[in-house]
Amino acid sequence: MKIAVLGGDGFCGWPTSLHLSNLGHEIHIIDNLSRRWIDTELGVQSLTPMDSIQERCRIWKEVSGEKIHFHLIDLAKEYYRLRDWLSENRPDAVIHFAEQRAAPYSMISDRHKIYTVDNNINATHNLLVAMVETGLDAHLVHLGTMGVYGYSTVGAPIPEGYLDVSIDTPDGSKEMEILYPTRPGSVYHMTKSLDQILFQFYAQNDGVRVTDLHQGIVWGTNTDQTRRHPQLVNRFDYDGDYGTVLNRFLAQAAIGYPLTVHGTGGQTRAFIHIQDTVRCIELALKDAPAKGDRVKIFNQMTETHRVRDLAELVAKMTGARIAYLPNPRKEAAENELIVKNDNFLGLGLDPITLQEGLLEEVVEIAKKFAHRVDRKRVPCVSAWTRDLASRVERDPEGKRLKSVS
Ligand code: NAD
Ligand code: USQ
Repeated sequence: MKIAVLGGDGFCGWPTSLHLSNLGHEIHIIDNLSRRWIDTELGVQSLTPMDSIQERCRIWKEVSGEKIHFHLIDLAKEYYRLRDWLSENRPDAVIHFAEQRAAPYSMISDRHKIYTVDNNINATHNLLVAMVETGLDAHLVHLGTMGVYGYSTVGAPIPEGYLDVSIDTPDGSKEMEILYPTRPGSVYHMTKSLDQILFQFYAQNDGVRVTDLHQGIVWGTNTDQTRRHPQLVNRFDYDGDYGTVLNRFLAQAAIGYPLTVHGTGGQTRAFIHIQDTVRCIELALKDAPAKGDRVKIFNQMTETHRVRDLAELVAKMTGARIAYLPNPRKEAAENELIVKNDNFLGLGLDPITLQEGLLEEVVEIAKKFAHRVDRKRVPCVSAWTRDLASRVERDPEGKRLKSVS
């Protein structure tokens, strides 16, 4: 297949591009490199040294003999270039990773909230409009998030996108299937909830064939393909804005930093290893909806864990200390989470679950590149409200002198 990977320079997009190229697909990465610019804005860098996208593609060609094409296009701002590219290249599938994906970044300031909404909603909407306008019947696979469901403990398993409800009408009760009600916990998660409505509309109005993957928190670094050359290494975010919880704990353990648990660590979240992410996308591509079908929604996660259990596991494995910190986020202190993921299991996914060996591998990567860590960038200081901002712990290591007055 000819596949456009939008956001193919990112943490999930790069290993997916390599995985699909390795399977013999013709890969075209479209990216505006905004994530690299955000590193510059924040004054932080991937723990692993990342080469330019052009250099990464050159190395892949040397290693595999396969060419990955790169196109610099901003999906949110360059609608006509995107439309013309799709019209000329007519991919069979489009995988859409190209959004601002960090909840803390989306909550830093009014500018970051506006940027996240403008970027994510325009990127998704421009893509859908361009597909309709060019009459492109490609399968659109979007990376959504488990966070659209919210974390209020209902007790029932979270279904894959849709909920059967019964509505009282004057003629008696009527059965309906609705999109699971969203309850986003950040501006970023809110954009993913809005994306769902855009997909629903264009699937219904124009027959766009969409699969929306509600993905959990991705952990790990390398996949079978990124391991093939040091310069193919995946990016690794450890900082307080982009680093996700398990990878942060592993990096923190590697540099002797206390594990930064927010609140009691009672938050339960869904997780998936990066190797399973790329495999799930391969499986989703093979299972495209037909024109006129409703949006196909898969829960792309393999297990759930409580944050404090993860911290305890990493602490036991590495001897790291745990710091329980005031939570900068507005979120339930404790929640249960049961998730259905039958769709991917039915398609043959054999999940990778948390294993000491894999956790150790990530710690080893972090140790190898520990000299690249800026400890000042480790704390999470983006707070969800002004009130929470006044209680943020900026010094989890307890290195600075404390006032006693
Ligand atoms: P990332 O930030 O590493 O990659 C996103 C890529 O998209 C970057 O290379 C960026 O430059 C590009 N991009 C952003 N806006 C763009 C635009 N307007 N035009 C062109 N390119 C643009 O993020 P990631 O971790 O790889 O996540 C990819 C997708 O998967 C996101 O949509 C995210 O919401 C979703 N997701 C990620 C995780 C996770 O744990 N990383 C979990 C669930 C879902
Ligand atoms: N947390 C800590 N300590 C930390 C960092 C985070 O306790 O040092 C806590 C957070 O408060 C939160 C949980 O860990 O309760 C998860 O935080 P996270 O930053 O790992 O994940 P999240 O903000 O939800 O976002 C990440 C990705 C996002 C994706 C989402 C999937 O950045 O792109 O959509 O995971 S999900 O969580 O399933 O919605």
